[in-house]
Amino acid sequence: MILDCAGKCVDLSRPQVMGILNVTPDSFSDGGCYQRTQAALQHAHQMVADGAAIIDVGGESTRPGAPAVSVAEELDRVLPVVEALSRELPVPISIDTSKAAVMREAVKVGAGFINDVAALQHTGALAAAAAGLVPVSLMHMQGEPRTMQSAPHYDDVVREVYDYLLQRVAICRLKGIKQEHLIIDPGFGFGKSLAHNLALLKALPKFVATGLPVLVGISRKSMIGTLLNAELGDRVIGSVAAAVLAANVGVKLIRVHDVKETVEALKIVSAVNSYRECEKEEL
Ligand code: YH5
Repeated sequence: MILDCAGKCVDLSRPQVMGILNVTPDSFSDGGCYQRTQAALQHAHQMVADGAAIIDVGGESTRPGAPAVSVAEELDRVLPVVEALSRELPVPISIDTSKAAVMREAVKVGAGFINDVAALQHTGALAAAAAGLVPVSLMHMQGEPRTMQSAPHYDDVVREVYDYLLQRVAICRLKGIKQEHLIIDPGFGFGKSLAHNLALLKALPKFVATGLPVLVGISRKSMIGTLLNAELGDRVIGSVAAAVLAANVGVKLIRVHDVKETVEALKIVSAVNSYRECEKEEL
């Protein structure tokens, strides 16, 4: 299967990497706006050279305690980057936002994918995504970014996340978004304890069985940090291991910081999974 992102394609017959590009001021604290933009562009080019199939540009931090960002501020941060990368890169640019206005403007300047951690629940987002005519990923979150990790609770985390995502898919379909444009994401770390995250990781085949492409973001998250007792910089191998587990059960898009390492690991997964007996003469 091929995902058509405003004319640029992603081959979903094998697992692909979505490279994370943060354009929040804290990501490049030194330098002004111009330097920040230049550094972001360079980082994106490197991720594509390393094998990223899509670049996810985000200007709003979803970390607990991060300040809210106005529409104007978010547009100032992301639009120059989305516009330049859409022009310069052969891969689609994803806009990581929950704001309808940011979705609209980003698609206007070339974004080919919408990544919304709020699954289009914010005002105007369903209409903006439908009008955008680009693929959209719908992510599950319990609560709001500021408070979601304080005391997450579920009776049955897998069932609740699954039901929520299929409900959002149904609403998107009613609003005119094509089935071929919908991607689901269980939302690792968004209102989830370590046990919740592990239950969801183990249940990924259930999400894959919907037939919709599944996206996951586990890279460097606190579930890896907790399991390894490791700080951010020491979570690469744990993150790659989680990516391999997900890809091996059919997850098609893996959102990561460490593109080169993940791409290499996923090449092994897809070589094994696409190997057929009749090809053995070629070895
Ligand atoms: C996701 O899962 N996540 S932003 C905390 C970390 C490390 C990384 C404590 N956007 C997702 O990446 N979009 C984010 O260390 C996302 N799926 C989708 N679709 C959070 C993040 C992070 C948070």
